[in-house]
Amino acid sequence: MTQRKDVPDVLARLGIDELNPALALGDGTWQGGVGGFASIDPATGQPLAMVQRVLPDDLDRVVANARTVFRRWREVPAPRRGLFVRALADALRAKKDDLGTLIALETGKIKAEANGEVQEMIDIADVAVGLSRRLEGNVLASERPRHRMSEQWHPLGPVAVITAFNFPAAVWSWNAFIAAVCGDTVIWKPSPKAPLTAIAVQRIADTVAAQHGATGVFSLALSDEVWPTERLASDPRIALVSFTGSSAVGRRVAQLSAVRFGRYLLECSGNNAVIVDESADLELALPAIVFGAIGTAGQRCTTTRRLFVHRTHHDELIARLCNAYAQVHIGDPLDPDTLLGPLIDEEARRACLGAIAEARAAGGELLYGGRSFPGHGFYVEPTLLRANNAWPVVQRETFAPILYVMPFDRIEDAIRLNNAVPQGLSSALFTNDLRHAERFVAAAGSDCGIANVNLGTSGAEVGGAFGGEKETGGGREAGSDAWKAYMRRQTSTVNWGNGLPLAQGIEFGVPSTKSGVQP
Ligand code: UN1
Repeated sequence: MTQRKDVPDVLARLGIDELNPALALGDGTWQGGVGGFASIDPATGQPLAMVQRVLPDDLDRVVANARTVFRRWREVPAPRRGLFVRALADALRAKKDDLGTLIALETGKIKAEANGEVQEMIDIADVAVGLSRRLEGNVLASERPRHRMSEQWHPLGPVAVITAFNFPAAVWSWNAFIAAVCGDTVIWKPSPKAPLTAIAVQRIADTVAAQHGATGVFSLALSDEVWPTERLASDPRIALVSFTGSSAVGRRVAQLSAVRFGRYLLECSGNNAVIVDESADLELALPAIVFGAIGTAGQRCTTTRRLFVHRTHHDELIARLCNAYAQVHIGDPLDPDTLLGPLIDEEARRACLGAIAEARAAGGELLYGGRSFPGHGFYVEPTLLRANNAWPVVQRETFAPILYVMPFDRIEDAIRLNNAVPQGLSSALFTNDLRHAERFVAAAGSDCGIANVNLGTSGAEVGGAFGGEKETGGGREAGSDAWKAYMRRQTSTVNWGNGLPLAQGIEFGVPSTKSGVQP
């Protein structure tokens, strides 16, 4: 099914060896660790390369180094910090094809989406460069005469960025590029399922950093063990932990950080729904649902997992979805005809089949798919199931191309069901009814961080703030004012008068001490 003859060339061009070191300090120093774990090509089940595991003392050294570099980096003017990110974006433009290929190889996402991921890095770099010239604060009206009250934003400190396999490069860049222009340093702990992408990105960053006075701003620690995440979350030297992954691990990161009054930014599980109402344009809804449900093999946080269809469209939409699914080419992520690549690993394949079995046991009717493919690679069929929103399997996020379909009669019921899950990342309504559209995005409408009208749940642009509510974790990354999470706010009042008026009109008769008090 797969042709992998060009793989060694791509790996070599991106600086990947057969056995790769466990950490990078960001100054060009790479260091070995202990043992090794394999990065597996999900399309073949074969290892691409091995990576060593970071040792506790070495992780400690990475953190100490990030702290030292931070003291220098925070004093570099923000627009200059932006120049580093701008140069990094240029390097990524030059390496886009190779990096896209590596992402496709390592995660199994199709090449078009993998290239899109590199583009997303370039896009957030552009956002960060612009931001570097306008990290703005407010000037506020003071109630006291001859006082000026303002707030400014200062660099925060070392940021630990813990990323998932499904966006092995872009999610790091959302955090790292914004953090870097904000004056922070970044320690990256990538998913053990996509370490090679991280190594390739770090190597690119190392070269650019050396040319832009940014050595050590970005560092990397690799492991397939749990302790580095826990260690980073617990370390008082880490100013912010930005975590992307399951709600279960996110909860742990939040607890460990909160105990030490550390900050955390969570982007956890989603359980995103599309609602198609009676007025919807099915020509828009159909491709959006297919991309949302099977893009990245259903392994995006923003994947469309639930579909609420108005009864008038129900049968037609299901028939057309089945028809579309039947034409989806499943196979090698590097084949331009492929729309659905493999799941990340055997565990994911089992979880997919387990969820399908659970839904069927609960009474779910299988409308399409449901099988996996024997042989190498972790391929599954795109799957459509008639389900009930209250079923436990529908309430949780299964990272797989499974779409649960449910009919509805009234828009208010559909919005209520959209919200009736523990997660709150993304949501979408297809409608031509202005009232429905406004109801969906109003305060009592969708409770998600993202609420779209006439476009799907996934594929957000970087210009907006990205994240969601409830068990999604409440964090916001990427654009808008998400940068504020990477800085500390300082309210500063300057009295330029000759008196000392107190706020709230308080008179406090401090005795005069001009003549001094005799002991
Ligand atoms: C993720 O799945 O963790 O909105 C991120 C999207 C992408 C990012 C997904 N821009 O689907």
